[in-house]
Order: sequence, then structure tokens, then C-alpha cells
Amino acid sequence: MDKQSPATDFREFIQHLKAHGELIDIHEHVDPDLEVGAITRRVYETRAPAPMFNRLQTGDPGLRILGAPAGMSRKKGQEYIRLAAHFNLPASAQPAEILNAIIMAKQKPAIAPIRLNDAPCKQNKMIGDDVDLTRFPVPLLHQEDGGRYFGTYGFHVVQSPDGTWDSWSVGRTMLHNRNTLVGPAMSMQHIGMIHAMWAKEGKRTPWAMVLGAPPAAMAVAGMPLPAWVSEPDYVGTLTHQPVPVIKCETNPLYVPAFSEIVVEGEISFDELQMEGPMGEYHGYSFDEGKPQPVFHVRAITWRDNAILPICVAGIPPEENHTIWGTMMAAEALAQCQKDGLPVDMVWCTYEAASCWLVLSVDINELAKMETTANDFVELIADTFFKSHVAWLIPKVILVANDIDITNVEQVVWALATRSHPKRDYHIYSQKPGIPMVPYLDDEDKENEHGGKMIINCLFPEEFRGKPRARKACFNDSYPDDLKQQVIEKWQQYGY
Ligand SMILES: Cc1cc2nc3c(=O)[nH]c(=O)nc-3n(C[C@H](O)[C@H](O)[C@H](O)COP(=O)(O)O)c2cc1C
Ligand SMILES: [Mn+2]
Repeated sequence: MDKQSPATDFREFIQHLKAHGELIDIHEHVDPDLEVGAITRRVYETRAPAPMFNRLQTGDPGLRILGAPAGMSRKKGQEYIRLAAHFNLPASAQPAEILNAIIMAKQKPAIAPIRLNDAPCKQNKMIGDDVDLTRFPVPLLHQEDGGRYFGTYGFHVVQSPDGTWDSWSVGRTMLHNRNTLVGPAMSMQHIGMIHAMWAKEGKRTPWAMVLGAPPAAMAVAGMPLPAWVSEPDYVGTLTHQPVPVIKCETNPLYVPAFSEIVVEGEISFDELQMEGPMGEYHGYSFDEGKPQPVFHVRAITWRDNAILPICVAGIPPEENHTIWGTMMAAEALAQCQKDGLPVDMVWCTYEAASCWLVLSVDINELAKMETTANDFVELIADTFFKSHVAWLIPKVILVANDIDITNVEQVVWALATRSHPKRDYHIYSQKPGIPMVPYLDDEDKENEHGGKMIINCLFPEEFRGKPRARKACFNDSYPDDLKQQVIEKWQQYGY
């Protein structure tokens, strides 16, 4: 078997973060009831190293929690280090390099998983009546949450009834009681589609949830790949080696062998229980929970001193932005390239809480199309809005590629100065979209549409390959030799 790395093994990932000063070992006694959540929230908001909670007040001794596994770093030039480590990329990797690494797997043949007979995730087992989820330190993450969340940084494993589609997808699960979890399985998400296939046959969906999975697998499970594309194969291609998997104890599914905790069982087709509310990716917590499907747990297996990774969702940046947002941007970029659109970069601005996607338009390529603003916006709406990824993000912003779309200051400047209030805000009230967007009303949510918009920040001249005006800034407003001189004499000036 291949050697493991930070992308393929959660423990290697932790060593890597430690070696880069991106993880703090906490030996204080910490309470999973709100204290873990409060510390992790403060970590995201101050961009501090990821907290490893080694001593918890509840749960079996030895079990641990890792907070903010893909939080941002405050180290200059290494802001994306935790995200980059999910793909074995260097600490200094920036968004364009990260997206390219993710989508190169599209060009290569799938690498199917390799099956093992024994693995660390089988070191401890609870089966049948012995199953007790409360032996784990299941945290209450925000005081407004409707319950304790077991799965906030793990993924569901399901398979289509015909056995041809293996789906790994990130989704949250709340503790209902000692052997059941409850969580969303939205009909447009792949777990919802596969759940519906089983339900149609009058069967419960065989299911597993994996926590502390190989980081690359976790990221791909948060990527809106098209339906019928198996995430495990994509992970293999992305990491250049097959994912080692092992069979569940109580059902025929295979799960990543290098995992911390595996929960297995089945999803009911007719039982619902209240789930939530929970502080969510958009940065709000709504008052009401919702009835969601029940996940029956038939077995739990885990590594010695297992680590439960968590995401404490809310105001950005947390993993819904750094992982989900990045993976949506990657999929959208691949989709635009496939559709032949003149788009050279896509970014899901973390500060916009996965509610908008910015498309960088190559104006030289745009000029070759000899199109108009309205026709171009329609083309984006017709091609892009059809994709699985576009369902997830309500707003799309088009800007010329003189803007670095990964720099929020530049995006705000373009948005304010380049979009005409009358001409450039295109509303698509009938296009379907995710009903979780905060500004939607009850009717929108029920119909799963209402929130879509394209904002065109392309100046009319840019459709002919030219900027409208020159930029007034250090880079563009002075001759090169003078700029060089100013940089060289900077300290002499007294700075
Ligand atoms: C930390 C994190 C939490 C997420 N929570 C949910 C969730 O609770 N429900 C959901 O539908 N999607 C959630 N997502 C997004 C899905 O994982 C994502 O849309 C993915 O594409 C779903 O897989 P699928 O495309 O195979 O359906 C989350 C993503 C991340 C990274
Ligand atoms: Mn999928």
C-alpha cells in the first residue's frame, strides 16, 4: 500500500499542522457543552491555530476533539495552509493553485478504492444494543442550537440500490438519542436522491458516516460533483493513489480505512424527528428546527484515542466557506471551462458566506465572442444555472479579469463602481435554488426558487476587449523606473 500523507491520513494531517505551528494542544479540562464551541469560534474569528482538545469533561477518557480543521491562518502568505494541507499542497499555496490541483482530477481516469481487511478504525467497536453515541464527547456548539451535533465535519456514505454510484457527501447530524442521529437529506443533494431511490423500493438506505476521514476525501465529499460521479474514485485521482477502504460491520458499504470514527446503520424512509436549529453557514441561527430523517446507528467503530473533528458554523471564515466554498468554486470553474465560457477563475468569496460566486471573465476571450451584455448574461444563466453547483449559490457576479477575485477589497470596488443599478442586476425568480438562503421568504423556500441573480460588473467596452478607464493606483499610475526607485528608497524615506 502507498505511503500516507496529510491529504490521505487525518493523523498525518495533524502532525503537519503541528509542525507548522497551526495546531495548539489543549490539556486543560474543557467542557463539550459550549466551551469547545466558544473556543473554536474565537479561533476562527482571530485566525488562531486549530485547537486540539485532549481532555474533555464528557465522553470516554482518551477521546479528543479537533476544532477549526480548515480555519484560516493569520500567518501572512500562508493564510490557506490548513485548506492546502487537505491536498498536500505547500503552506504558501494560493486559491488559483488550489483550484487547479482540485480540477486536474477531471482530466484523468478515475482511481477506484483498494479494499483492506484490517484498519485502525476497527480498533474499538460497539455493535447492536451496545451502541451508545453519548460515550463520545458530542458537543453543544452554540447556545441557540436545538441539540448536540455529532457530525459537523464528517461525511455520509451511501450507494445507489444498483451498486453503481458511491456517494460521499458532507452533511450535519444531530444527536437524537444513544443510537439515533437526525439530519437533513435534501432532495437535490446526492444523499437525498439516493435515499429516495431506496425509499421507492420500500427499503431503508444502508448508510455510514465517517469522521476524521482522509482530509482529501472530506474536501471532495463537500464538492458538488455531478450526479453518478463517485466521490471515492475522484479522491483516488486527486491524491494519485487509491483510497484504502474497509467494509462496515453491519452493512455492505465500504468506508475509508484511515478514519477516526465510523458510525454505521441505515436511514429510515418514514421516520422524522426534529433537528436544529443550528448556527449555520450563512452566519445566522433561525429560531425553529425542522423534521428531518432519522439515522439508525447499528455499530460504531473507532481508533484508539479517536479524534472527532468539528466545524462550528457561523460568520465566516469556517469550513463551510474554506472547504465547501472552495470546492464549489472549483466545480464551477470546471463547469465554465467545459461549457467554453471565457472564465479564467472562479471564487466563492469567503466573506460572502457561500452566498455568492464571482466569475473572472477574460476580456480578450470575451471580445472574440462579439456578444452583448444581455446575451452574455443569458448565456451564463442558461448554461451555468443548470449545474448542480449553481443550485447551491444564489448570486453570481461577473467581473473583468483585471480584478483579483480572491481579493475581497477588489471585488467590493468592482461591485460598487462597475454595475449599473438599472441595467446590470438580472433577477431570475423562477430558477431553482437552495432554500437555506437567509433572505428568502416562506413562499420562496417552499417553491425552492426566488433568490437567483446575476450581477454584471463588465463595462460595455470590455465586450470589445478594452477597459473603460485606467486605474488610479500605485501599480498603474507611475512609470516603472519611478516605482522601482520608490520601492528601493522606501526605508530612506523613513518608512
Ligand atoms: C463543513 C460543511 C458542512 C456542510 N453541511 C451540509 C449540510 O448539513 N447539508 C447539506 O446539504 N450540505 C452540507 N454541506 C455541503 C455539501 O457537502 C455539498 O453541497 C456537497 O456537494 C454535497 O454532496 P453531493 O454533491 O454529493 O450531494 C456542507 C459542507 C461542508 C464543507
Ligand atoms: Mn455527489
